[in-house]
Amino acid sequence: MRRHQVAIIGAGPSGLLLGALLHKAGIDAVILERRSRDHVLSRIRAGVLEMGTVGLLHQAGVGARLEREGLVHEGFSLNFNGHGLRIDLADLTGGKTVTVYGQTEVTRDLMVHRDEIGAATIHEADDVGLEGFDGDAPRVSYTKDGQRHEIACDFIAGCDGFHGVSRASVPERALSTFERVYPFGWLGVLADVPPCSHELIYAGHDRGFALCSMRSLTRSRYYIQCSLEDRVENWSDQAFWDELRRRLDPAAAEAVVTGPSIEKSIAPLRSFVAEPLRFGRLFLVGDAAHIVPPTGAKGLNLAVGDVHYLSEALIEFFAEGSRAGIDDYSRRALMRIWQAERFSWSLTTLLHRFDTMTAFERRMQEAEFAYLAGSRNMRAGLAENYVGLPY
Ligand code: RFL
Ligand code: PHB
Repeated sequence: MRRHQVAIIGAGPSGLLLGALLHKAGIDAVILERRSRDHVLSRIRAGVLEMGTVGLLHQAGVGARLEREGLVHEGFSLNFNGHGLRIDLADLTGGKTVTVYGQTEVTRDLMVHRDEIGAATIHEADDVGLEGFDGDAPRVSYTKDGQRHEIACDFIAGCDGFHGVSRASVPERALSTFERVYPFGWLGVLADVPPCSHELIYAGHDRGFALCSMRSLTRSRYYIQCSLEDRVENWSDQAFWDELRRRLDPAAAEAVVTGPSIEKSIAPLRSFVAEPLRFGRLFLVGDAAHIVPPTGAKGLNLAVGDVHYLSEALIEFFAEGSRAGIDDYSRRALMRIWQAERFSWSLTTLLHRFDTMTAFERRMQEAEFAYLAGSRNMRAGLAENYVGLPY
């Protein structure tokens, strides 16, 4: 039987970054991924990185391209029924910023790094099974090319996303889950056209939410709130551009450059937390343990926060034999997770159209937006959360 110190399930950003940080500390980790490398790289997801995330990527030795190509943003716009408001992140947070750099690029950089250091990633590993994590000798089994394999390890890191096998392997009675499913989704379009604004625009509108984002100065990423019954096939590019423009203020709508979509997908919106994050020698990390609606750009950044805490804890264990970090991992990570859950839920609630909304609730959205516009303290709170709370 093969043996590694850590078996990481999932080669998304959490698993890959954890692998890189452990490798740097001389800890040997294998990654098992259900999908092919190309499939993992084809998923268009997050685009906004907190400074802490950028710092950890540098620490892992994968910051060079991000440094060259990432777009540093000092603010963004909030629009509400035609009224605009700039959130000056740098001014409100004492100089903090965010970096626009696609999750796909982060993942690609981490994969290339893994090749360079010669660390093991097993792609297309089917039927991954987790065993013995409640004792001292955990094992991970999987099928590859029709053959069953088994790996012995000291710890298992479940970095396999919301639908992964790690959380599902924990007995139900050991888990508490908390969830809100929102009654709408986001329809996203990626297109090789220049962005309509040099900063992101989050827009709340009577017809529903819209977001103008980007991947570079020549590639735009736009989203509009859609119904859960909507299907991508029912949205022509033209229909998407028309609806987007209707939800933006006239200047932004005018500035939208249209072109053929190179990706179009619908994502449902959900808030979810599973507690705790540790079960003996198994840890849950990233989307395997929690989901936030994308409105606050927190999902990937939150996953990276977990990786920060867990990598520190494992390094402490292997270097000093101390269990303090692993014993405290769940508590430390959950404190930050619940803050991001609160922020993402509140921004989602402020900016989306809910069909069940009463006139009172609509007025509450308007009052909250007016408070933001009039109060620097309120804006500072928003900015502090958007750039990312400290680890
Ligand atoms: P991932 O990325 O889902 O990776 C999990 C990996 O595990 C594999 N896997 C398995 N492997 C082996 N055996 C199994 N049984 C397995 N089951 C699954 C999967 O194939 C996959 O490769 O989780 P991870 O690494 O925790 O990363 C989390 C982030 O991907 C996620 O939080 C963000 O994408 C969320 N998100 C955003 N986050 C931000 O911080 N900023 C943003 O601007 C932002 N925008 C977004 C987003 C997510 C979106 N969607 C589609 C959900 C925008 C969208 C539209
Ligand atoms: C993105 O660019 O995909 C993006 C940006 C900000 C968000 C969500 C998604 O809040």
